Amino acid sequence: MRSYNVAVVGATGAVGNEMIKVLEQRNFPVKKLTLLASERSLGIDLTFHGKSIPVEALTENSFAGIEIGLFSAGGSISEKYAPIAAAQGCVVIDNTSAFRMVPDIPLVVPEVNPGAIALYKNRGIIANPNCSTIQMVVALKPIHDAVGIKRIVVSTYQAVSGTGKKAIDELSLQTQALLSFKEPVAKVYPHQIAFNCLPHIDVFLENGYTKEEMKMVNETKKIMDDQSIMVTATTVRVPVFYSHSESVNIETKKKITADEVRKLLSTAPGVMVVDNPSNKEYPLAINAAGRDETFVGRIREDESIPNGINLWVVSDNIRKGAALNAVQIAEILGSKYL
Ligand code: 25A
Ligand code: L14
Repeated sequence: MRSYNVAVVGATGAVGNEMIKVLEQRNFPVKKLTLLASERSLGIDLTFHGKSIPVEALTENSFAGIEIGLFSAGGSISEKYAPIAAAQGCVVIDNTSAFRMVPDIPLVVPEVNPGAIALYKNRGIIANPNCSTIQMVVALKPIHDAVGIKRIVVSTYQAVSGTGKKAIDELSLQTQALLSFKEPVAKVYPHQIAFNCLPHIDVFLENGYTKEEMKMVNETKKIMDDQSIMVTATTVRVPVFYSHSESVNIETKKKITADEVRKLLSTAPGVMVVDNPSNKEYPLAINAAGRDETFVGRIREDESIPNGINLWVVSDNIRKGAALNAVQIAEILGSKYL
């Protein structure tokens, strides 16, 4: 692969920071790395392969000569700047929800639909899915290919890091406050998150679901390229720093046993089966943090229906859920298309 001029937009955020780390760890062929954020971040230097790089303020002129742009600065920033970057020949890999459901913009999880990357040519933009959706489809794609999935019922247990650095701080500060008999302060979330569970991620929609829940419904169908899969989701914020956990119940078209699922997933790309309950082994958020795999365990048959399977799916929301998935897309883009 030749090397590329790469920009990270939102470089000082939780996801942007991880993007820089993943580019370095995977030795992505970077010719020049440009770090962009808001003016609040001016004066900050970040390190890439031992070299210090100053953060620059994002403007319309930031993209001259840049070939790949990894965006994670929020939906409104992407809406404004991704088309500007694309018009200058920069292929944008966008982490926000801004373009995911635009029909001619590909929504990509490399283990599931790498071929869709070719559609970057339509608009110069590739969308990175929602973190909860990514880990779920990585685990379910092999099962869908083998026996067909009719319906998915998922409940999530989502880490605060998905909301960014200020939410990570809020969970630590509230925990410290409560353990020293002080009043916890809630600024990022509408209620106390320490020692609590909030059935509320992103905004509520008219149908009573949250936007996060509907992302799981709509993005799953688009990534799996199958509008017939029925999906219903309940997304919950829990006091965990890194890694989302998910209870996933599926109804399949053809019967598949728990053993067959275990066998199928043991060779699936990006998946690590951890399923040995007699030894107290099952996927845990604290073990998935900092790792690249999607961990699957508690695989068992749903005895309430003829063709049902239950799974527990855990992955680092900032890595596979965001930064790693984006860099994997960039790797395929570079080696196959640019
Ligand atoms: O709209 P969405 O799609 O729902 O996305 C909302 C947020 O979700 C995160 C990301 O937050 C995003 O802002 N996110 C996006 N995709 C994600 C994914 N797939 C995802 N999370 C999980 N999975 P974040 O905290 O990770 O990153 C924020 C970054 O965006 C930069 N930014 C913000 N406004 C910008 C901008 N860059 C350019 N132009 C703008 N107008 C932001 O940089 C950060 O890098 P920054 O300079 O604004 O902030 C640097 C430091 O300042 C702190 N900070 C942020 N906001 C404020 C602040 N401090 C004081 N006041 C503030 N209002 C930050 O914590 C950071 O340390
Ligand atoms: O990528 O956890 O759509 O608050 C935006 C909000 C990811 C998670 C997205 C959160 C998300 C997020």
